[in-house]
Amino acid sequence: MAPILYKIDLSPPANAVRMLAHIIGLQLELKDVAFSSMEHKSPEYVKKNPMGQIPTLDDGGFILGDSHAIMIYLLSKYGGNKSELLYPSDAQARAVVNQVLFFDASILFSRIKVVTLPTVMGTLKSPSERHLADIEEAYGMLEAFLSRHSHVAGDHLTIADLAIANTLYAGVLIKKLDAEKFPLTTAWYKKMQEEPSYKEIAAYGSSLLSQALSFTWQKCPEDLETDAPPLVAL
Ligand SMILES: N[C@@H](CCC(=O)N[C@@H](CS)C(=O)NCC(=O)O)C(=O)O
Repeated sequence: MAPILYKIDLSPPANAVRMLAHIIGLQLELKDVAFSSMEHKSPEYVKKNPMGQIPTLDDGGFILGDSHAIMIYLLSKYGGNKSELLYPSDAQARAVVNQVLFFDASILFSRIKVVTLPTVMGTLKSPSERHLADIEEAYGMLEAFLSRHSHVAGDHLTIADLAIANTLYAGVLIKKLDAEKFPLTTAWYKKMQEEPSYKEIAAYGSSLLSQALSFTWQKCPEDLETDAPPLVAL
C-alpha cells in the first residue's frame, strides 16, 4: 500500500516531500486537508500530528509529521541507491545537510510562514517592514551557505535543496530575491526551477500561493514574483 501524505497543494513543506517522492519514484496516496476550515486543527488530525500542521505521513499506520523528518524517513525506507546522494551517510556530509534542514525549519520557513499563514487566512493585509527585513536577512544566510558549495548543503542535490527551494517559492512572493545582493541564491534557485520534480509539483504550488497572497493583499498576481502563470482565484 502506498504511504498516505496529507497535504494541500500550495504548501511548501508538503511539496518538498512530494518532490522527493517524485525523484525516488515512490508512489504516494495524496489526501487533501481542508485547510480553510481548519481540518488540520481538528481532534482527529491532531491525533495524527500533534503540531496540527501539513504535511503528515501515514505509512501503514506509522504516522509522522514535519516535512524534514518525513523526507529522511522516506529516503531511508524507500530511497534505494538514491539515498546516498540525497542524504549522504558520511557523518560530516550528513551534518551539513542537517544544518540546512534545521535552518529551513527554524529560520527561513518560520520567517516566511509568519507572513503567509495569516495572509492565507485573510488576517494580514500586508507584510511589515520587520517581516521583510527578517526574510532578507535569512536570504543572506542562504547566500553564505551557497558560497561554500554549488548546492545548499554540498556539491550535488540533497533533500536540503528540496526543502529550501520550496520554502523559497513562498519567500519570493513576499520579498523578491535581489539578484545583485544574492547572485548565488538567484542562480541556484533558477537551477532548481529547472528540476523536473520542481516543474511537476512546486511550480503549481507557487502559482496557487501567489493567487492566495495577492487576493488578500489586493494586488495583481503579476506584481508578486512567481515562476508560474497565475491561476484563477482560489
Ligand atoms: N516544520 C513543518 C512546518 C509545517 C507547516 O507549518 N505547514 C503549514 C502549511 S504550509 C501549516 O500546517 N500551518 C498551520 C500551522 O502551523 O498551524 C514542516 O516542515 O512540515
